[in-house]
Amino acid sequence: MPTPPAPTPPANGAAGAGTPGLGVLGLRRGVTFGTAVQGGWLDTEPAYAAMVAAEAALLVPEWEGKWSALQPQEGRFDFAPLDRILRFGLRHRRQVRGHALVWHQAMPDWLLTALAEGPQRARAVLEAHIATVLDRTRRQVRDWDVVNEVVADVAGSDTPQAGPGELRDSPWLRALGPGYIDLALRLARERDATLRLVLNDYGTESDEPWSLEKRRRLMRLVRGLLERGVPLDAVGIQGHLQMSERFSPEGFRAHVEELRSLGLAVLITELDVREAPRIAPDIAQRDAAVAERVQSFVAAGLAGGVRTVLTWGLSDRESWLLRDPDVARRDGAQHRGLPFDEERRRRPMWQALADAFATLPER
Ligand code: 9MR
Repeated sequence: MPTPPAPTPPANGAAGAGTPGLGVLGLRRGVTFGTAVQGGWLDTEPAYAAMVAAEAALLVPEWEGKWSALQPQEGRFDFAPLDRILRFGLRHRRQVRGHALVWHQAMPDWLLTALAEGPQRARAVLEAHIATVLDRTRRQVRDWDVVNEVVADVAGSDTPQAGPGELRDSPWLRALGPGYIDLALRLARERDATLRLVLNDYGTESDEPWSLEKRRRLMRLVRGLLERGVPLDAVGIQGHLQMSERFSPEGFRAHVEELRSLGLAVLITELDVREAPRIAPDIAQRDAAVAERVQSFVAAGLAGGVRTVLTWGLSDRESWLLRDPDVARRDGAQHRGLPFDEERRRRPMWQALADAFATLPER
């Protein structure tokens, strides 16, 4: 008898229907798996919503929790976009985490003007924003990236912002000095005593010299915060991986363990993969290389004590890796750096995540 052809999974998010999604597979091993989502798509694209519901135990807004979305004009708060995600979370009983109270991007013009008006004014707008947002979201969002991307990039990395200090030269730093990080964390704790306060950053994942130096800067910042008694519960390691960078599983695991030894939780918050400038012509080879890196990265994180893993989107169709001209490929190809392809079919990176979760004992 001829072997029947393998069924082609439908491009409707039900790819692999019948088999459990990453959210379920993760929970069996004590790992919460989630993804960044956009509320507009959850409401209008059933196939997208079905994929998210099938795969993610945890959601984070891709832009709806940022300042420009929540307070586009001073004192005029707009929770409608975030509410779309919160409603989806309630309907499907999924956790939602918050991202991000203080960031140097997605800042409305009025905020930049206010910050330039001096430290008192800067402090007042920060306090008002944190108070209103946390009060409004406290019933459903128990975990916020309070400060995002505050460590300065290091010369040699492909990011152009390398500056003189160890903290990023941002409007917040210029308005309030380095103490703005302490201030934001303290204000968040005062407003909501049991909220999990997270410092989220990127660029400490690889084994390149600039990444190791950024890792050192992050550790110095975190130790300083804890020594000063600043409330901090967790560090989010974004995990925007690049195949052109060397990676050491042992080194990364040690980095996670060092953070854990300070009493902090460590989350992988924005995992995706940018492929190297020169890629293999063969799709299967490309996918295998990405999957191998992801398995190695996530397994090392889990071995170090990470128990929350989020990807920055699920499929190429929605990914900033294809949309953002700063990171999109210039050779006409497209990065294949998420667990689902453009047709929303599982690819080897999906299996790599499942395999990484399976390195932990079943519960
Ligand atoms: O992926 C996000 C993109 O859709 C937004 O336009 C952009 C600005 O709000 O932010 C992107 O998300 C970033 C995240 O908030 C912080 N880490 C880097 C992410 C990719 O740029």
